[in-house]
Amino acid sequence: MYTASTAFLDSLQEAGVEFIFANFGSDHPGLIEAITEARAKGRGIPRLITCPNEMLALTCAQGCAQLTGRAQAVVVHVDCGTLSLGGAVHNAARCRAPVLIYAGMSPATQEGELPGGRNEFIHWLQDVPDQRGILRQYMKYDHEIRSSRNVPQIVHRALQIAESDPKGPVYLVAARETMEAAAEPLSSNPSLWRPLPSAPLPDDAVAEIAVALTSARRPVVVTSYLGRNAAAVAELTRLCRGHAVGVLESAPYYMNFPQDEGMHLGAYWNEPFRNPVLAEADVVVVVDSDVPWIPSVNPPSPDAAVFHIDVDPLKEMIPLWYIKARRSLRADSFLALKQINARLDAQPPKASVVAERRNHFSGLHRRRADELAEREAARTDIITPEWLTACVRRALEDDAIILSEGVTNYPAIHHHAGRRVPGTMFASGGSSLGWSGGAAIGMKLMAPGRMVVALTGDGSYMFSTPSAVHWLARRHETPILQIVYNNRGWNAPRFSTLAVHPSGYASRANDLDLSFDPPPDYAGIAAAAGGALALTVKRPDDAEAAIRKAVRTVVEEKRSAVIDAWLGRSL
Ligand SMILES: Cc1ncc(C[n+]2csc(CCOP(=O)(O)OP(=O)(O)O)c2C)c(N)n1
Ligand SMILES: [Mg+2]
Repeated sequence: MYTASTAFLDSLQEAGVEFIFANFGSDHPGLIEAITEARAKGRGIPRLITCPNEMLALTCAQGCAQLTGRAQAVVVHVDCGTLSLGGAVHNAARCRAPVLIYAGMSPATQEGELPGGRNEFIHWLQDVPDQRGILRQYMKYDHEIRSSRNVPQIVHRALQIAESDPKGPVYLVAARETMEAAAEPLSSNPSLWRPLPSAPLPDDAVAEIAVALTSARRPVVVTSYLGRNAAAVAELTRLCRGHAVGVLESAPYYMNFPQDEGMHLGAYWNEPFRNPVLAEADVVVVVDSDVPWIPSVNPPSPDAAVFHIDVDPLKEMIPLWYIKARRSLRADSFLALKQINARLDAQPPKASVVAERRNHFSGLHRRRADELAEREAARTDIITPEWLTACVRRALEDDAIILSEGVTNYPAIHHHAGRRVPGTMFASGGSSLGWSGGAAIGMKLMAPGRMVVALTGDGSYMFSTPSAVHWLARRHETPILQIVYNNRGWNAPRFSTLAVHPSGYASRANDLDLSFDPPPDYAGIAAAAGGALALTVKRPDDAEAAIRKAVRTVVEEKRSAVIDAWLGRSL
């Protein structure tokens, strides 16, 4: 029988969704029946990836979206599975990752009125007043499929909203009877549901920003997520290389600007001091950033002219938000930079102005590069995060994908990974830990030929449900390399406490309840769950050798590997 569930699958297939990350339950008989029927009859449907944990399912889909900009589907079980999506919901929303999440609802009838009505005790327990309310403040759109007769329209509309800028997750639900009900095969023309085109800057804003950049002495671009689009990276490179504009990254979560470009002037997160390049800037163009600086610690000069170009400049989903920009503009960063470049090509800044800026900025870039080289070369008998990341960089090709969930080691990883190709560096875009394992699998699914390496704090590794990650990686043939930056606990809450109470009791206490000593056998968990190569290293030379061995294992044996790297410092 052709049911709403069949229509749901057909619509996903028609829209080009490649994967369904599924965690099934009693709400999904219609769907499981339709999937097995499609397989029996040889009809194409998206590939099913069974996820033993919902957070992992959504995180996999986020990884897919971060690499490609396209939405995949996540299927979870009623309110329970929806709640189990947990912090992955925050990450997908903050990252503006398009994902279609679908959950069944408890059956709507209980006396045998309709096929799919209540027949299990849990159906009463899972009937909640507002299931969509669980996710509403994180979703771009939520809706209930109320009839079996317009499933394609609702699925296509949800995907169109998810994939139109600013992108984000969407949530659909349906009662079990609805998904069992008969439907008509309806072919909708997917081209009618394309994402909306990206928006350019208004002409007067192009002129104003170009004029400001032309006369500036120390113009700087600050960005966090412009690199989600490789074409925008190319336009930024053209702008900065051509006209000597510096680039700073603030809590970056994409490869926004090649680190070896002379105008790359560094990146910052929560450092408790002012960034000298930002402090000195007289024109600051913020392009795609949720947190371009921390005003109480690291503000730009009060005299700087600040412009803000963003796919989402109002940040309506962040209640307290402003940056005192002279102009705030909703535009696509690729189009905006292209427009600014065209304008500056036609009316370039004076050569002497550009030469002075270039000289100044490239001097800063070289000094920074020398400092980084010195830091990572320092030989000690302990593994430093700088040394470890340098080993990773040396072992990888330029197109390898690195995911960073290093937390207090975000800076060391970003600086020393030295990425220079768009689409080769990612962080979660949010702050809910446990993203890197699933996201790595999602990216490997989308790019099976590329090496995918997740660098993670030990706490974050535990948050990611490594048993589920490694079962999945073997079951679905997505070998990844994970390296645990093992400092035996949670360093970040210590940093947070001392930043607020620098000389309180906590500053004198030996135990802040943040230590994991003795730690679990992190690599052993992966070996037990998914047959991963498991290596634990405590000395720098062993770390370098282990990374090379692990890379070989992933490439040649198509088997995951986890290196538990003990950093010198214990918490
Ligand atoms: C889901 C979730 N729970 C708790 C936190 C709070 N938190 C922020 S950082 C952190 C510790 C992270 O530990 P680890 O990954 O080992 O990195 P480290 O701080 O040691 O660098 C915690 C618990 C969080 N961000 N997300
Ligand atoms: Mg740690």
